Amino acid sequence: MIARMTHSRSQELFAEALRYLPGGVNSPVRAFRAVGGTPFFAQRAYGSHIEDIDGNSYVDYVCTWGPSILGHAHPEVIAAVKSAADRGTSFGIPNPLEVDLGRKICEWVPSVEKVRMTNSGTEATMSAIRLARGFTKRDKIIKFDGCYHGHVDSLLVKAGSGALTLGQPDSAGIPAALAALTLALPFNNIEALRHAFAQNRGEIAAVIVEPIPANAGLILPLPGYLEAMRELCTANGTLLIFDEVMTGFRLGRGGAQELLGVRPDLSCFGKVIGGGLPVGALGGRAEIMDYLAPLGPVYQAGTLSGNPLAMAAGLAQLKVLEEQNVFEKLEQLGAQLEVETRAALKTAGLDYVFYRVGSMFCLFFTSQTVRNLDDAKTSDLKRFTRVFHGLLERGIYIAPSQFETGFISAAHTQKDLAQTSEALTEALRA
Ligand code: KE4
Repeated sequence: MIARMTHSRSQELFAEALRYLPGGVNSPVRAFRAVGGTPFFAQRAYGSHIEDIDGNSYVDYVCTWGPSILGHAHPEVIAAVKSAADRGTSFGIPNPLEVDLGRKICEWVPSVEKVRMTNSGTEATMSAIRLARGFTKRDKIIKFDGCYHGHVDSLLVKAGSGALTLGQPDSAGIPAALAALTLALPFNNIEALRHAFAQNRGEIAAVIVEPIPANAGLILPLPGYLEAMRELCTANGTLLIFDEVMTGFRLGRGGAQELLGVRPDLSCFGKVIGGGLPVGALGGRAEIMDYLAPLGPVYQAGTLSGNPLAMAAGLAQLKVLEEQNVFEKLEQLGAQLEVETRAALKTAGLDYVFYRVGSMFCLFFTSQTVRNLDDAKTSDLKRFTRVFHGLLERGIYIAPSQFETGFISAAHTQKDLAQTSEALTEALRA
């Protein structure tokens, strides 16, 4: 028998939030619109847990959508932020920490020779698209159905994550003339990409892709697909942009591109490199990056880009990742979660697909192999919703949408995994 949670304070606060914030939130996917109910309001987070204002505590598999790879409030991250804050929160003039983090990113990601810091993943992808257009002097771009690259006008076309969750993959407010410059193709279909290049010869500035899409649930690239994408971009003088805002510094030092052995021309990062503070970055070949102002003609700027607090948090997090061999621990925790999840699903006798790469995972309730967005949409969303709430009331918090990816942190414990397995077994009975 589970102790009934109360959520009265979150419900009251959500009612008030609705008066001041559209949908009561500052980012749509937090609103629980896909799963129903009222989002809880966090009051603190520590290690693998997040606690709401009613005093309920949850094992957290959202991990603030990726940044808290070490777990929440890691002592070294907190200490670094406090120390930096004592020296001022923003300077608006170069500071040593942004050079340190820039150097670290270039050292960890072989394809990155130079990097520009931004304040979000959205700014990073927006800047990368503009840079690719400026460098190639072409206007068209290619993206993939269900991939989400932040709320950039040119990229909110058949987008994933919250846009897909809310059923608005093509946002209002995007001029048709601009959207027409974005070609959206099915992921894992190399013939579709080959055809798009043939139909738009010499016109494609960039192909932007999540190398392992994680915003339509988690989808794995078919063998050879990204290699063929790389070859087509090279043959057509098109820049290949890997959006590694989620996978970067999470799947290993060099992210998905190192894991998969495919080298993009530009990469976008975020989340982990900010340790939970606002951050993004774009990086790549120096000959391309030097097109950015003040060196080159492509303007890109930001009051708080490279600010000392986010740099300090990111550097502290990467330092722990490196010194404590965290990636190996994440793989072990991920493998154990997978075994226990598959066992619970087998017991329940349900059709499912479970994908995992390192500490990123996703459960689809479908019998179909999920190779792209259309396949992902065959998942039983009603069952997902029942499982989401069944887990939540048992103290397990997963993303409030089928079209997201779960994360494990280095702070997750054997006790957490045992609680998760028990809760899943019961939630699957609902
Ligand atoms: P931000 O602007 O939210 O920092 O990053 C945008 C972005 C870019 N690229 C990828 C691959 C991303 O996953 C994201 C943002 N991820 C979502 C979660 N699916 C953020 C959560 C939210 O929108 O609240």
